[in-house]
Amino acid sequence: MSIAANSAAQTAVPNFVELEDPDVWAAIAAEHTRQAEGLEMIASENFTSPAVMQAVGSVLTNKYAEGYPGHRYYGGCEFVDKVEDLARERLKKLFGAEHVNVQPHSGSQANAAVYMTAIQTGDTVLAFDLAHGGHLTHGMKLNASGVLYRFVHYGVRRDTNLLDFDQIASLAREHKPKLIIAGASAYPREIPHGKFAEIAREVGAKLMVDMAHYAGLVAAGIHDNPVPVADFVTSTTHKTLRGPRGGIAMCRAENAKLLDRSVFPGQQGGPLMHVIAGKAIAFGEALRPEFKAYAKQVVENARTLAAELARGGVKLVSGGTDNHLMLVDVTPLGIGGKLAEETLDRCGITCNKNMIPFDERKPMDPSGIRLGTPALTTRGMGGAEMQQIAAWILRALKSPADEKLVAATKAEVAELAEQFPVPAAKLEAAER
Ligand code: DSN
Repeated sequence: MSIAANSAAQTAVPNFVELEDPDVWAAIAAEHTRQAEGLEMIASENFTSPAVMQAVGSVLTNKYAEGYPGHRYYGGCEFVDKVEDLARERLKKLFGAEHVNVQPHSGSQANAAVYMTAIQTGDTVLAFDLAHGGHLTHGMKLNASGVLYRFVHYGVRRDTNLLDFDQIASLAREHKPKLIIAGASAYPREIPHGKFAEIAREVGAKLMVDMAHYAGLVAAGIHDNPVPVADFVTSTTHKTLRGPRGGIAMCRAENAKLLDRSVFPGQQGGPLMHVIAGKAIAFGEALRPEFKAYAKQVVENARTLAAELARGGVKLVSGGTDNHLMLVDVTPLGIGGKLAEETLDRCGITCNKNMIPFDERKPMDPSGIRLGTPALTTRGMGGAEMQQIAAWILRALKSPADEKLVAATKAEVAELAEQFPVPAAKLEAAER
C-alpha cells in the first residue's frame, strides 16, 4: 500500500499533515511514491532508517540550544545535552577523532566553519576543480568560499583521469597555499589522503579533507580514513553515512575551541537538535557490523554496475570505480548527459547529468551522468539487480526516443522496486 492510501481513517495515529494541510500532504505522498516505485541512483542520496526519520520528526525540533552541552544560552537543555553528547561520543569513536562538532546544518556550513578556523580572508587555498569532480564550496567563484578566499585548483590527468599529484605538488610549491583541500563530489576512485598530507607538510599548509561522499566507506573501514593525517575533516551525514541531512566537522584537540567557535557563533545560531538526534542514531548504526557489510556491498554493486555498463558500450571516467559512484560518458551512444538524465527519469531511474573531466560540452548539457549505488544497496539490492539495471540503462540510452520501450522499462523498474521496499515502508506498516 502506498503512503497516500494510508489515510488517517486507516491508521491508529491520525495523519495530522493530511488532516491539517492536504496540499502539503499530497506532495509528500507523491514524493514517497516516487521514492518507492523508482530507482534512486543519485550518488549523494540514501534512505535513512525509520529510527532516524522518527528522531528528525520528534519534539526536539521545538528546542533552542545555542551553545554546547553544559554551556548553553537557554534553560531546559538537560535532555538535548544528552543527545548531543551521544552524537559526539559516537562520532569520535566512528572515525577516531580527537574533537568533533555535530552542529553544522550542512556540509557547506561545516566547510565554511573550517575556513574560518584555519585561514584568513584573502588567503590562498588549493582545492579540486569543480569541473573535474570537486565541490562548489571548494572555491567556486559564485560561492562564499570563492568570494572570501583566493582559490587555486588542481585537476585530474588527461590520460588516466586520476588525481594529478605532480600538478598538485607543483601548484602547492608555486602558490604556497595556507590550506589544501582533498575530497570530491564526483571522483570514482579512492583518495590517497597521505599523499595530500605529504604535500601539505612540505609547503607548510594545513590539510582539510571533505569526505562527504565517502564517509560511510571510511566508517566501514573500506576507504582510507583521513582523520589521522588531516588537520580538519568535514562531511555531510546523509550520503554513504546514511544519516539525516546535515554536516559534521572534526579536528585535532589543539583546534577544538576555535572550530567550535567558528560553527557557533561564527556560522550558525541555534543547532537543529532533532537532526542531531538523527545523527546520533545514524552514528550508532554505522558502528554496527551490519553497516560494514552494507558499505562493502555498496562498493561491490558499483563495480558490477560499472563493469556491465562498460561492456555495453559507454565510457567510464578513469575506466571504472572503487567507491560508491561512477561517471559515465554517454557520448559514445550519440547523446548528451541532459537527454540521458531525462530519459532515465522517464524510466523511473533517477540520476544527475554531470560534467566529465576536460568536458567540451556545457554544464547544463554535459557529456556524462553520475550514478551511485548507496540508496539501491540500502534497499537490499545486489549483483543480480545491478546487472539488470545496467541492461535497462543501456537499452533506454540507446533508444531515447522509443516511447514504448521507455514505458516498458518504467513498468519493469517499478516491479523490481516493489520487491525491495524503502525503509519508510516500515513506518507506514507500524502506523497501520
Ligand atoms: N550536492 C551534493 C552532490 O550531489 O554531490 C554535494 O554537496
